[in-house]
Amino acid sequence: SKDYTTLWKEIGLNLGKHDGLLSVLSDAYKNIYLSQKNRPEGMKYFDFVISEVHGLRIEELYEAKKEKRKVIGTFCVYVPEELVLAVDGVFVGLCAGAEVGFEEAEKYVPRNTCALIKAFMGFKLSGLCPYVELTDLIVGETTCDGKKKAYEIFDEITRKMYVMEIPNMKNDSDRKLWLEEVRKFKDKIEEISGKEITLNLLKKATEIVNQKRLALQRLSKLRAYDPSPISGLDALLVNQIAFYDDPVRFTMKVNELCDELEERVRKGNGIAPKGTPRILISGSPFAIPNWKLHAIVENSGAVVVGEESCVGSRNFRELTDENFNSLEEGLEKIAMRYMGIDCACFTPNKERIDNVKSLFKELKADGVIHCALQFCTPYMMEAFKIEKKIDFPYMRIETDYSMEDFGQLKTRVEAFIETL
Ligand code: BJ8
Repeated sequence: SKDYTTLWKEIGLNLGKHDGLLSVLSDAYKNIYLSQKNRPEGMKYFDFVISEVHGLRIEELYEAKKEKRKVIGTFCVYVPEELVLAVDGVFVGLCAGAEVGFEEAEKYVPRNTCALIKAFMGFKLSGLCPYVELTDLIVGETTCDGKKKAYEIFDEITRKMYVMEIPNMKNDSDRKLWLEEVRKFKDKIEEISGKEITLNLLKKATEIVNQKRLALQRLSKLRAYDPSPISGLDALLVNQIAFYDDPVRFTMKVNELCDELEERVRKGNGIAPKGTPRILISGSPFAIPNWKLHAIVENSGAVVVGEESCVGSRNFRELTDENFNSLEEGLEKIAMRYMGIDCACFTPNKERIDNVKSLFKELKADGVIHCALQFCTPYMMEAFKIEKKIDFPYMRIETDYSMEDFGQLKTRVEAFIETL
C-alpha cells in the first residue's frame, strides 16, 4: 500500500513504534482473519479498510480537517453521533483495543485498571493513535469510575476533553438531566464547528445514523440462520469498523455484504456445517483489534452468532424516531434513544437481562459466554446477576488483551462447547 510516512510524521506519531505496531497488527490479521475458509466476497472491503485503518482513513480525516470539518473522537456509544454529523463533522472511535503503551499508561493509572482504559491512555502516550491526534474534541462520559477518572488525566494530556454527564439511573429526573446534556452537547458542537444545527440538518443526520444501524441489524439477523452465513470474527470486524468508517459508505458496504449473505442463506452455504454449536458473546466492548475470544471460540468448533456488547447489539438495537417537527423535539427523540442503552453502568439495569434472553432466542444460540474485561466492575458484577436469571448454558470469563491466558481460556471454552 501507499507510503504514509510523511502524513504520520506531520500528525506527530512515533514512527519507529508505529511501524512495529502495524507489522504486529498485520501478522495478527493474517493469522486470525485471512486464514478463515469460505469467507464472503463482501469481506474484501472490510479487509481493505483494516489494511488502511492508519492509512487512507487517516488521509481522509486529514483532508476533512483542511475543509474545516471537525473530527470528534469518542469512547462510548452514549455520545450522540447525530449531532456531529449534523454539522458535517467526522465521528470516530479512538484506539483502545490492544495492549499498547501499558507501561506508559501505568505511570498515570493503577495497574488494576481495565485494559480498554489503559489502552487508550497507552496509545496516546506512546504516540500510536493517529485518530486521537487528529481530533478537535474528544468526548468522554461519566459511565464507569475508571473512565471518569481517566478522562481527567486524559484532559491534562490532550487538552481536548469534553465530558457528558450520563446519569446512573433512568428515572424522570435522570432523563431530564440527560436531555439537558444532549442540548449542551449540541451547543458545544455548534460552537466548535461554527455551524448551526437546523431541523433539516438534524433530520438528515438522524437518517444517516439510522440507516447504519439498520444495516447492522440486517447483518445481525442473517446470523440467526443455521448454518450461519458469516463467521463471528468477520461480523465482529464489521461491527468494529462501524466506529471508524464513513457512515454512508459503510452502510452501503454492509448492505452489499448482506445481499451476498442472503444468497448464501438461500443456498444453505454456511461458514461452518449446520448444527455447529452457536455462541452468543455478552459483556464489555470488544474494541478493535481485540479478536481474542472470537478466535478462541471459532477455533474450538463453535460459531459466534452475536455480540451483546457495545461493539455489537448495544450499538444498533434502537433506532432514533425520525418523526420530529422541531429541533427541540429532535433533541428529545435523540436523548430518548440513547437512554434506551442498557450499559452495566446503570442501576438497576434489568433490561439488559431481558435483552440477553431475547437475543439468545432470536439468534438461536446454544450457549452464552459472558466476557468482562478484568477490573471492569460493572460487567463483572452483572455477569453473576445474569447467571442467576437465565436457564440456558452460560459461562463467565474475565480476561484482558494479553495472550498469557490464551491456552487456559481455550481449554475452558472447549469444555463448555462440548457440553452444548
Ligand atoms: S455504554 S459499556 S461503551 S461505558 S470495559 S472502560 S465499562 S471498566 S466501556 Fe462502555 Fe459506554 Fe457502557 Fe458501552 Fe469501564 Fe468496563 Fe473498562 Fe468499559
